Amino acid sequence: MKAKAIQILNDNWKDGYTIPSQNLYPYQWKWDAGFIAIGLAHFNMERAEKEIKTLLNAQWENGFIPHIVFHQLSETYFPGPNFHKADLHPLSNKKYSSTGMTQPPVIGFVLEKIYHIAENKSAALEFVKDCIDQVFKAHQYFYNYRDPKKEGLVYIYHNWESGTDNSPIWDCIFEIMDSPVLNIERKDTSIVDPSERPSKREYDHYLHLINCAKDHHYDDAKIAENSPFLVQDPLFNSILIKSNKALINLYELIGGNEAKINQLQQWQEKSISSFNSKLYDAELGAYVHYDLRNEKPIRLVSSSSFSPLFAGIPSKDQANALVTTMVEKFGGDGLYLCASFDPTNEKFNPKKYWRGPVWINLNWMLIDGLLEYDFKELAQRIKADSIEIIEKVGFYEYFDVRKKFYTASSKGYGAANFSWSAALYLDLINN
Ligand code: 9WN
Repeated sequence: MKAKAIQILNDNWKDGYTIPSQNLYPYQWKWDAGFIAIGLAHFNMERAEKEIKTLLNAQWENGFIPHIVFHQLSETYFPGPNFHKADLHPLSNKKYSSTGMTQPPVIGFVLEKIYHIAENKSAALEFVKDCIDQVFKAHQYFYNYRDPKKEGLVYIYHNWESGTDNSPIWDCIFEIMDSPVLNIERKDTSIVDPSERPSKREYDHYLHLINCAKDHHYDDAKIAENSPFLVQDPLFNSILIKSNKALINLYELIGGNEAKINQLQQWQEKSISSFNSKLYDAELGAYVHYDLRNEKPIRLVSSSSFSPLFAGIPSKDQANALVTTMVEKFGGDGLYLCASFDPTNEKFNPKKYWRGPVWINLNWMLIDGLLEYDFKELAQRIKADSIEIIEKVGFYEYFDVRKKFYTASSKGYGAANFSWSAALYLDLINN
């Protein structure tokens, strides 16, 4: 399995960056690049560093790091650069073509993780020194432009920015969006089984949101004022907070940089306090998304609801409540942990994209968070589950949560030979 994981990462390497999978995802994605770099660091540090540097090369003048970098045009993915037209933004990167939306800010904690994995610490610190200011600038972008009420909580304006693309969380927003029906040719549904992918109507919404952002030339203030989708996502904000902390730790290692450390600490304080007062739902025993456009919490539980554990956000009592909710709703007999959406909710779908299946990157973050709070047994269970499903069917993009589903001939869902499943498997078995 280890050799196979390395093989997948070698096959998906494209001279400077790694594609998430052949055909379905032929470009470099932001949060994928981070998770992939962690796996690469276990067997090829040079590539791990290159992966991050290539992504950072595509940073915009305002600090923004895009969600996809279109290094080499491909016929197998839609929507491509001609649809996104990110160059409408005056500060977009002139050299690297990209989308005009972002994805969770993983690079901060990935730098710290790479440093920990590295055997040659001084070389790894040199690499960190080379990149860290760019990552700091990316965080500055979020607090300056994505937090209009200066709450310390940043918004996303598109479900693709969350990484959890068609979670049932977004349904209530799409229901009132009134998106035009578009006549477009999807590529994804001819590559993988359409029943495992978002629906045609969901794609109408996704493309409509991009069109709205284009109407405003991707101007953040105008998007904040007008986008029909504006959400404070607990997963996105947890990752930002985790990465803030990693940047503080790394700047301390480097020495100097007091002003930046101070700034990061100020962001941290405000973010954690707003996070707990605004996004924690005591009745559900879980963190929830907040719909900033319609000013209401979205009271649904998903794997994102537990991600604040990863960033040290909950108090001990809140962490206990999260674990109770996870075990009661997600941890029933016959279920692998951790479903991407509440298995007790009627919208749960065990085979469709982010509406139920297990995703290895979410599991990886939950394991880390549970260990931080000393929930060793539950962390061990999620780790064993993650390894077991991969060993049963291979390095798929996502996996059925139902144990009874697995027979000798069953498969995973979405893309096969998926890079972050391979990369994070390497990290799990090496720890
Ligand atoms: C849109 C690449 C990406 C992941 C996302 C996942 C999926 C893209 C798509 O693939 O999204 O960004 O076309 O479906 O949902 O998390 O980064 O692996």
